[in-house]
Amino acid sequence: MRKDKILVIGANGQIGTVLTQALREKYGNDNVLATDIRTSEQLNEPFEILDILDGEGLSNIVKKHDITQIYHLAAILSANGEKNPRRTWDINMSGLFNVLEVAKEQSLDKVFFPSSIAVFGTHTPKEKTPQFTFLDPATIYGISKAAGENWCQYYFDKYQLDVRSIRYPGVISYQSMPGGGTTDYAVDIFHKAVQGIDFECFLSENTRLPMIYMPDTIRATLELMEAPREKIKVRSSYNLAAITFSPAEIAKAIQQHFPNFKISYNPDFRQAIADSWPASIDDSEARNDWNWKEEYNIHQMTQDMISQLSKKYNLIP
Ligand code: NAD
Ligand code: AKB
Repeated sequence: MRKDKILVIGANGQIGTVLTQALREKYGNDNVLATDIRTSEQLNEPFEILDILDGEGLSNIVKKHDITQIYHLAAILSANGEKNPRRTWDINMSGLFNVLEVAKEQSLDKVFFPSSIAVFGTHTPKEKTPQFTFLDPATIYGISKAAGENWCQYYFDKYQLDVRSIRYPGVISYQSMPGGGTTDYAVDIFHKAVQGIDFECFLSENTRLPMIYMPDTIRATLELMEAPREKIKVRSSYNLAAITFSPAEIAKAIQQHFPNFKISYNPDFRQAIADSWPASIDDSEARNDWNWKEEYNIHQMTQDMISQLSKKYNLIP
């Protein structure tokens, strides 16, 4: 067996920052190469600049570092994606294609591709959205993720490439800030609350969306990637569920710690995106195939977010 050498693409983002650290703890610092289109103060060496649209640059990096696995995180998310659909399509699609091609050409062991609840649309069942259902995404981001899932399935069927994927819900973290999505409010609200600032939400009060806390996100990703190959039955992308809440519900959970915290609502263009997404997810396949189970409920997550951010801002919770 060859030694695991991991390449993280888009390592500088909300998930990449934390996932790279977790991978380094697991596989050894020097065996995890972080790359991104922009430099980072948060990530240590080894780090290289890589634009995922540069297929040749990617191929050279894979060769030079004897890479055996790629975690391909680089993408433009739902809200930012709507500002320049053509560029979003290029980065999200050509980027994935470059990764799949290099993985096939250089016989890599495994690839991770994060998909999203954004693959679902207005005709998908809103509650307990099943694994296999109608996909009619309303954003260019969702369209690119749905197409990406099909490409992953194709490379597995056609070339036996061991590509694995999760449809992440909205990710909530204290370590890093989100990069332009529709679920970003659920991180921002905590930063405002611990600093004693009122919060204006860009979604309406009863918009329930599937969410997940960062430690569960990282654990799910590592558990999926480490599961025996034969256990992975879904080769497009796995549904994954953890928590579901609305802005009003998360504000209420925060008010248990900060009774004076105030939220107001001023929905913008992101409301229509949120309205096209599920409220809750049926992730039976992930639970059955590789034993997925979340650890954090809304109250445990709220408690931890407040305590971690209070330390960050040097405040007593
Ligand atoms: P993010 O926006 O925080 O980070 C993306 C990173 O990709 C950034 O550091 C950015 O600089 C980099 N990038 C952009 N264009 C690039 C290019 N051309 N070449 C190389 N790097 C480039 O995103 P994230 O929240 O960390 O998400 C990571 C992945 O997980 C994405 O594919 C996203 O679609 C998926 N996902 C995230 C969430 C979430 O809530 N965070 C939910 C569902 C799916
Ligand atoms: C977004 O809001 O775009 C992301 C996602 C759920 O994919 N957080």
